[in-house]
Amino acid sequence: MLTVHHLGHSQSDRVVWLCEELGIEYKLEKYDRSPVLSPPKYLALHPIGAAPVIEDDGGVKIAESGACIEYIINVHGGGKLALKPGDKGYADYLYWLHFANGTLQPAFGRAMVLQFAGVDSNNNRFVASQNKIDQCLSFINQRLKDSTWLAGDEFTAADIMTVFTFTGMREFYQQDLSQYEAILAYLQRVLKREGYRRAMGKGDPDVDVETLVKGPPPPVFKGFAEMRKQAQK
Ligand SMILES: N[C@@H](CCC(=O)N[C@@H](CS)C(=O)NCC(=O)O)C(=O)O
Repeated sequence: MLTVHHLGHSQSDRVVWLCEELGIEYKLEKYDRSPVLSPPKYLALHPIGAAPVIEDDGGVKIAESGACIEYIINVHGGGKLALKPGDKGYADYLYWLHFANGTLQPAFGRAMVLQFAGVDSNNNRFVASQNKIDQCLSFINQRLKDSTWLAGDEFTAADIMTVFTFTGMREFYQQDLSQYEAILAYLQRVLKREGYRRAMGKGDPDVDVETLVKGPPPPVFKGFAEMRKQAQK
C-alpha cells in the first residue's frame, strides 16, 4: 500500500494532489509543522527530514517531490499525467517539470530565508533574489498566455510540480501575483479541478484555497511568529 507522509502547508501537497488526480488508493499520514520545520516524527522518517516522503511495498521509502511524483506515476499511475518521447509537448513537459524545483521554488526559498534573517529589502542580495522571482513569474506568465497548461493542452505533472510555489509557498514568502494575469487565470483552472479540491480538503483542510489562488498574498503561515520568538532566544 502506498503511504504519503504529508506535512501540512508543504510541498507534499503535490503528492496528495497527484494521488487524487490519478484516483489511486493510498494512505494519508498527516503531520503538523513544529512550529515551521518538521516535527520529530517527520524527522525520523528520512535523513533529510523534509516533506514529502512516501513509502510503498517492498521497503520503498523515498523523498523529493520530483522523485515521489515520477515513482507514483510510473508504479501506480500507468504513466498518466506524464508525457513520453514522441508525445507532442514532451520537451516542454520535461522543461517545466524540472523548472519548478530547479529554479522557481529555490528563488522563493532564497527570498524567504533573507526575509526571515531580517535582511533589508533594499540590500543587493535581497534585490537580486526578488529580481529572479520576478523574472521567473514573467516567464511563466508569458508561457501561460500561449498555453492552457505548462506542457501544452494537457494537464500534466509539470503543473502539479509548479502550483505549490504560487499557493502554499506564498504563506512563507509574501509575493503578490496580482500583475500576473495569465498565472491567476491558470490558478482558477487549477481550482476547478476536482482532484485539486479533494487533495486540499484532505491534506490541508484549514487552508482557504480560494484565497490561496488570488493575487494578493495569503496570510503568513501562523508558525512563523513562534519561530521568530524562538530565534531571538
Ligand atoms: N526539494 C525538496 C524540498 C523539500 C522541503 O524543503 N520541504 C519542506 C516543506 S515545503 C520541509 O519539509 N520543511 C521542513 C523542514 O525541512 O524541517 C522536495 O521537493 O521534496
